[in-house]
Amino acid sequence: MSLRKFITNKTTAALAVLLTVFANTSAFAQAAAGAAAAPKVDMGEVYKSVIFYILIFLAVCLFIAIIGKAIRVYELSREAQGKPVGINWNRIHASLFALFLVLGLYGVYWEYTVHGAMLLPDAASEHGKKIDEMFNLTLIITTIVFIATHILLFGFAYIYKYSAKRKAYYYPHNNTIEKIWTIVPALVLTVLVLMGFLTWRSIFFKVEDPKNKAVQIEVTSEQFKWSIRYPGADGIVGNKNYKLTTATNPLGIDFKDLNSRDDEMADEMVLPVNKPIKLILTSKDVIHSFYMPHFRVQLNTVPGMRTIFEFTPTKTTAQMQQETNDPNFKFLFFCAKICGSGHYNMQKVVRVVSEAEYKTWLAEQKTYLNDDLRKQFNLPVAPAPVKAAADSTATDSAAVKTNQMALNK
Ligand SMILES: [Cu+2]
Repeated sequence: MSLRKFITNKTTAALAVLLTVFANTSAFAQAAAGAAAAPKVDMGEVYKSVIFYILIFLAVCLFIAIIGKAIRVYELSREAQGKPVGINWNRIHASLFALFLVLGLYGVYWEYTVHGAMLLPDAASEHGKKIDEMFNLTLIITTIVFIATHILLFGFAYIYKYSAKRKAYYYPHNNTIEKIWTIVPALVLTVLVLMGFLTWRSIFFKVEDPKNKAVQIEVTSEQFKWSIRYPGADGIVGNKNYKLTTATNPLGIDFKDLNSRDDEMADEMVLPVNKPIKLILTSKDVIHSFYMPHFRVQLNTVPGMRTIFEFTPTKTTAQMQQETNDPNFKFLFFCAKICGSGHYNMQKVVRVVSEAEYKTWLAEQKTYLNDDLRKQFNLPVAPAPVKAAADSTATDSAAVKTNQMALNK
């Protein structure tokens, strides 16, 4: 194809596009004009179309270009007549900098007050308070630096705008200033990083108190739901193995492990207040993220891996309902990793209650092990031996350990 023909083709194509656009918009116009007689006009479609916004954008650009050209003509004509320059652009730019500073600082204030009020309520867990303290300290320091540097940046641009009466002072280097703005941020950042490290360590490395053992809860994620498993009377969540996954045993729980036999399934997560909770997080398919915003807990659930997080809830749901003045308040946990089309739906209720309420609730939950699974694992269709009286935790775990040793042999 010759270049000329190519260009002609291109021009025709461009004209065709323009004509289509025009035809479409005039069709809208006709429709609107025709509908003027009719009682109802649906203009929604016009405003939703991309072309509408592109045309608006082009019109604004054209308007600015015309104004620019007009100003240029005005200036050139003054220059031709030997008159001084009509518009002091330095002054205009400097004033715009000052205006931007004032509007920007007001915007910051607005964000802090309006959106700041939408932040999460106070942490409902022990370690959550430490995380909040760190967050607030970092926010205070960065806000001070942000406001100071922006006042300097835009303030200098305004104060030191060009003036014919003033000559710029040549000031290439100052060691003292260099030292101050290197050492001060380095010190502040070191303190923040150290604080973060120590807080992180205090959250993740805990020595277990034998008198106050953590309540184990296993959470399994899959597209797109959560399964919650409680350990039953022995206090230990039993083993599972993905190879054992079947329609009747969706979590692949290994019922040869005696610890599994009294494990319970739950529809919601119920936690005793002021007791340490040990979450065992696993995933069946892809990486999900277990997220409990009110307790400041967030950890990935990874297929083929157990991740552990220990925390202590400090506020009951009832207490939180009073504090937030919302009788419908509920703690929730979510998935915080876009894991597929049903991701938004992955949430469950967390109910924090007194220890007595927790015990009553736990006693009412169904065990995972049912008659179908007993047959599958060749177990006698009778109550499991481990599922004894709910209070004999100590003797049960001892029995479980002996049983497990016997199994391992
Ligand atoms: Cu998800």
